[in-house]
Amino acid sequence: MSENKIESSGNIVMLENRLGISRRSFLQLCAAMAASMGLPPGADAAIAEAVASKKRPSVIWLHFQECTGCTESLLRAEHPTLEKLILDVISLDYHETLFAAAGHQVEAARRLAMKENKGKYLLVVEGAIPTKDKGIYCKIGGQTAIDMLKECAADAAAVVAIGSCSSWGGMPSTGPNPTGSSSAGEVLGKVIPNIPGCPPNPYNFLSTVVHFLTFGKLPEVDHLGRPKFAYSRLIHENCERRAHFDAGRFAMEFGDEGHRKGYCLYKLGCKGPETYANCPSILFGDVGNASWPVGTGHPCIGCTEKGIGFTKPIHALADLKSVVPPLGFPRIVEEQGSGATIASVAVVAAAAGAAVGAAAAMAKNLGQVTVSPPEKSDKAEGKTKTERAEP
Ligand code: FSX
Ligand code: SF4
Ligand code: F3S
Repeated sequence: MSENKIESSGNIVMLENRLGISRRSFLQLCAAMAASMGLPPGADAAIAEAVASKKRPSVIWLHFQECTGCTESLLRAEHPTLEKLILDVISLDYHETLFAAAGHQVEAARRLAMKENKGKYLLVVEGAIPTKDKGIYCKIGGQTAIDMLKECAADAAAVVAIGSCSSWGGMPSTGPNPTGSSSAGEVLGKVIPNIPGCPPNPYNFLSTVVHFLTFGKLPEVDHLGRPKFAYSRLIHENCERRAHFDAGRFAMEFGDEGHRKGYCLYKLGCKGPETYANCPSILFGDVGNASWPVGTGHPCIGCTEKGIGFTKPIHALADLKSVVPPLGFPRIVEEQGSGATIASVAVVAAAAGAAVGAAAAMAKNLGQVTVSPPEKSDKAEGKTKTERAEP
């Protein structure tokens, strides 16, 4: 269907009134979702038709050990239509935070929705599940989180873990993990689709649900169950500070000159080099440029990555998984003569405790950089380790 035809289709016209957004904005959003999921041409039209006309899938949303940040991130998105769209795309039949009702009434609503939509509903799990002492540390309506999860998962068409807590234990599982917090997948004994992040990006959730609605199945996932469209790239690959990393320009302390100039945060413990997520590409909160952790000056803590976020100390250096810059970055060495290649600098960097080596090698080759004395005196003088001289 051509874009004009889609735009004038009856369902989309009705949607305009339903959502309070223009058809064009809606179609643009569908095109953006199709593109971000790497779907073939025409998928945007299929998504638009599905959202506008298909019966909304019933969603049962469970809350266990968590801070409700996942739900908050969906509802508090600055974009005026995102939460509306999410709540319009799905039929939210059980959600402890959003339901006005409480107690037996709301538990009865959950069981009714499960009965009426047997085998068809989507189960969304937010929060980790305490498994120690038979799960007594989290009970809802007299039922342990373990039992509630198993009961709800039994007749679900699909189970999705939203947030790092339900994806791999997240914050509640931080050592010594007194309640035995576990992921939803561990309790169910299988890999389930995960949308990690603390909180996860609402667009990744929306795209996942829209994929389910349009094609009747969840998007392709990696070996940890994360949708590939959102978690197949290291943050480090798309970070706006990457050129500083490659050139050896680092913030050494919060508030120092390098930090104020927007240099790379690797030495402050940024886990971007070992964390897979699309944060730098799709940003958060629709407030514009740089609205993601590293963009605001804080190192990535690896919240989407099992074994990194809430496990590895915040200021510990990341393991460099890929140190060769993508081809899209400007070359900074060749024109300077027969110096180190970017790849060789990267190898030096990895061997010599990462970017100190890269910085020194770059300094030699560029001839534009001053390498300051050892770290101790750097700190004393409030200088960065390496600093590119202004031209
Ligand atoms: Fe909080 Fe969700 Fe973090 Fe966990 O998000 S934002 S603690 S991932 O389960 O509510
Ligand atoms: Fe960006 Fe962090 Fe990589 Fe530096 S280490 S380029 S701040 S992701
Ligand atoms: Fe989390 Fe790092 Fe993204 S802390 S939100 S994975 S930038």
